[in-house]
Amino acid sequence: MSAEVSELFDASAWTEVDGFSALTDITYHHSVDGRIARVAFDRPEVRNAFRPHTVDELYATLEDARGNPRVGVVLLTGNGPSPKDGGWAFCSGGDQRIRGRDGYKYADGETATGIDAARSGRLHILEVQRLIRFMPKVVIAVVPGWAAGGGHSLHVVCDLTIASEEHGRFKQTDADVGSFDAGYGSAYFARQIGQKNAREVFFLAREYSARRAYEMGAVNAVVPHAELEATAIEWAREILTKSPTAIRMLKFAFNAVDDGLVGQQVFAGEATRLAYGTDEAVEGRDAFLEKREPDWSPYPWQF
Ligand code: S0N
Repeated sequence: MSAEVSELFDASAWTEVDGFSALTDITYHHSVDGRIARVAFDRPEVRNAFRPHTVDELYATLEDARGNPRVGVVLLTGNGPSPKDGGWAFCSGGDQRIRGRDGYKYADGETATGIDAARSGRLHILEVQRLIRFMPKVVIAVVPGWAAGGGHSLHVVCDLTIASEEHGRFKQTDADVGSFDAGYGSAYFARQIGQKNAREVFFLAREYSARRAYEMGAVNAVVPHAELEATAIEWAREILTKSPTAIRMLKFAFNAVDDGLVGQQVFAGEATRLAYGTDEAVEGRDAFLEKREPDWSPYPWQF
């Protein structure tokens, strides 16, 4: 175990990723064989709340994982425990200390100084949500403690969630702090656990144990805290035994029903990519390039 990253981090399982040594708010590792990425919030003293810079790093690391053809599964988690009080968190959402009237300020520290006006007010955590949603890889939320506010929304948008039995806690505080995730965080959440449950979680903003979240259908597995990351790696390894194309098409099929024309576009893009690999599509391209009529005769109107 390497307490330098997190008490649950097994240093023998992970290597640092080239080009990411300057990260301050996120840690980013690949499994030794390069097939699993571990992206972790690294602000345990504020329950892993994100400031705009955190979101920039989160986006950059997730995008790197998305674009790496060896990586098939991404674990999104939070480092801990807090050096202040030993508390654990996945993520507690937007850093409330730097929230301005027009959104989250770009600050050079933890105060609203040094604001870059061109970038102020951007809720670009929603871009991270879309990156997780549309990445053709499985993203697992590994929840060692609090998932609250915008952190709760991130676990919702991940494909799977595994939570710590002892410390995993879920709370949708948006309405407590005058915030609201009116997209995936709420409407898609209701698709997961039902309208009545989702409305209760948002309207009452109560705290839910990992076990209760599991009963509601918001969590896939609840495991002993010490086994959390090992279990996540085990799940990732099992997924990695499957066909990458099948997993990609399944993820986009699950998404499509809730994503409207964008969902159709993403699924259709993958279908087109598959079609381009057939002799039939190659014949269409070659006929154009060779300035002749295509010969479709080898390709039946299948039934
Ligand atoms: C997480 C909670 C429940 C944990 O309670 P606990 O264990 O009692 O710890 P505390 O003593 O409260 O906290 C320990 C220290 O950490 C600081 N801290 C905790 N959370 C934050 C935070 N979000 N921002 C800044 N600091 C935080 C505490 O202040 C304390 O520090 P010290 O020791 O110095 O006193 C509890 O902490 C809690 O309720 N936290 C706040 C959760 C919250 O309301 N988050 C914001 C919710 N809203 C968003 O995230 C909106 C932003 C956003 O992502 C979004 C924007 C647009 C559209 C959609 C979204 C979306 O939601 O995704």
